[in-house]
Amino acid sequence: MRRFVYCKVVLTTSLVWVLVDVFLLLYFSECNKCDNKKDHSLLPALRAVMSRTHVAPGEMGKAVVIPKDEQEKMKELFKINQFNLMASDMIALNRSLPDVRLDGCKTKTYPDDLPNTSIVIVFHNEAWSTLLRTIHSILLVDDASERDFLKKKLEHHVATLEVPMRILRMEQRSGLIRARLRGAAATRGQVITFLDAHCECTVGWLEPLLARIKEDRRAVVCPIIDVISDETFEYMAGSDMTYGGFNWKLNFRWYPVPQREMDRRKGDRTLPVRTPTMAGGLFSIDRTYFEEIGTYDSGMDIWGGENLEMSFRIWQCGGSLEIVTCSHVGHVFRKATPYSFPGGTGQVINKNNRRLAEVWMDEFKDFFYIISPGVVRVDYGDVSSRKALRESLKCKPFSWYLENIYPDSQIPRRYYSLGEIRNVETNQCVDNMGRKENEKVFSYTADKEIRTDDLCLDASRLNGPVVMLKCHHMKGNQMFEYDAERLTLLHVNSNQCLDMPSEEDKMVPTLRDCSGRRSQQWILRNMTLSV
Ligand code: UD2
Ligand code: MN
Repeated sequence: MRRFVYCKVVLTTSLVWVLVDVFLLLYFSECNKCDNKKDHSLLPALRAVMSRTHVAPGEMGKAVVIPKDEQEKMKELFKINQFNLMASDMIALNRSLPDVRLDGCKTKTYPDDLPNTSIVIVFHNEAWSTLLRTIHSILLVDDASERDFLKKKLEHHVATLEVPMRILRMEQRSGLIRARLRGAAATRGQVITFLDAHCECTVGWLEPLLARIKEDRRAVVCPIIDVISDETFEYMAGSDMTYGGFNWKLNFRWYPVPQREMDRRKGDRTLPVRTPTMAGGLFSIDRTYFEEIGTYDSGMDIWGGENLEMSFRIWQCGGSLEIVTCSHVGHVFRKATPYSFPGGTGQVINKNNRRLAEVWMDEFKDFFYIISPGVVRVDYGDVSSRKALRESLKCKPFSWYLENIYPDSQIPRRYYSLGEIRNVETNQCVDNMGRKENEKVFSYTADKEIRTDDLCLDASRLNGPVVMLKCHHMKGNQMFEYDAERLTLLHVNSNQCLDMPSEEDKMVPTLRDCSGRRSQQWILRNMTLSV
């Protein structure tokens, strides 16, 4: 079975990048004859696997198991890209994958006149087989970087493809944000689709994305990101029940889709999920809307932060960000980055995060600064043009975003304090042991929880100690009532007060019957930051 999708593709690499115009995208939904032109040095491993399984390795998204006697070599190769390169190289460039969609997605039909799309793939020192599999699974080709095989060899490969493709090369390492900007500027499609350079697209991934944009050009849409194992290249379906959020440190995190979003869709899991943030690598956006909404912040370097920046911007400035649950694309998630961060990893990410906090988060940036105070020493450059953009687009405040788009956020929309919680008798502070810094920063929120980032003070038995557990937003064991006159923190469920205990409790704050003792008095501080 074949499908034809009219489209256009742009591949970008940062050091070197590639832009490809693919006007005709041939999309094979099934592949049984997976021709594999492989590096001959891998033949022993390949032969061993094939003789055991009688099928080419990795077909139907199966895990590839490397034979024992090849494992030393496998470990060596792993270091190059921080994934199992030996496994990847054994898998056909157009391997077959399972159809992991919800049943309700398989029967959906889409208009004939969907917009076309350019596909931009940025890469820096990507592996040959993962890059090529990305291109083949969407049925195009591309390239770039310092590695020899990403130069002439790739150009030759691209030239053999049925789809026209351009390779653009950055003059110098610029990072994924500026590389994507370069790619985007060269696109001509009605929609721009961004992908990482180690993806595999599954049957029917593109149509629902384009259809949603056709419905609403201000919808920015992501597929469900399936997991391709970095160890075995096994293909594992991602969940339609998680969406994007972030914590106080501005790390992107997946969280369960809340009930309110299930209700809004009347329980229909095949409808797009409105997500507070996106992971960043895989999404489609109307090309003119991408311009209108301010593309990317070109002051951001290398990697990180651009996904939250774009998420906040889209929501605050009148668009919507959605996960289209009928679209599945796989991505190799790595535990470490294989490439360098010129200037230092922390420095780069902190700078990018400061830029987005300063422009979009208003006073809520304090949560970020207070949990990672070293950050305020990082120079974030000039953000005046981004602030001017926010002005000219008349974007809403961050408080609006928290209230309307992300009420289950780790950053509370309303709170009484942000800082230390100090005991009057002992002068000691509530302390989330085990963290290196800032273990004493808590927020007492309007929901009456005492939280630091996504952890809440929780007490589950009478006269028992408190522990730090994931905040559940259900009040219960995590609800404390502060009496600003008596300075007590009443644990409502047990009707006991938080006490700073004696020696035998090993200094763990503990519930005790309320007595008015000084050890049950707490001062909640609002730490002010001078940034
Ligand atoms: C995630 C996103 C990624 C990006 C990043 C935050 C997914 C699946 N991936 O990280 O797209 O939003 O969060 O910034 O959502 N690259 C360059 N130049 C560089 C560095 C990277 O071109 O200097 C390329 C790289 O080859 C890859 C893409 O940018 O194709 C994303 O990099 P990654 O795969 O290391 O990021 P990832 O998936 O950890
Ligand atoms: Mn990636």
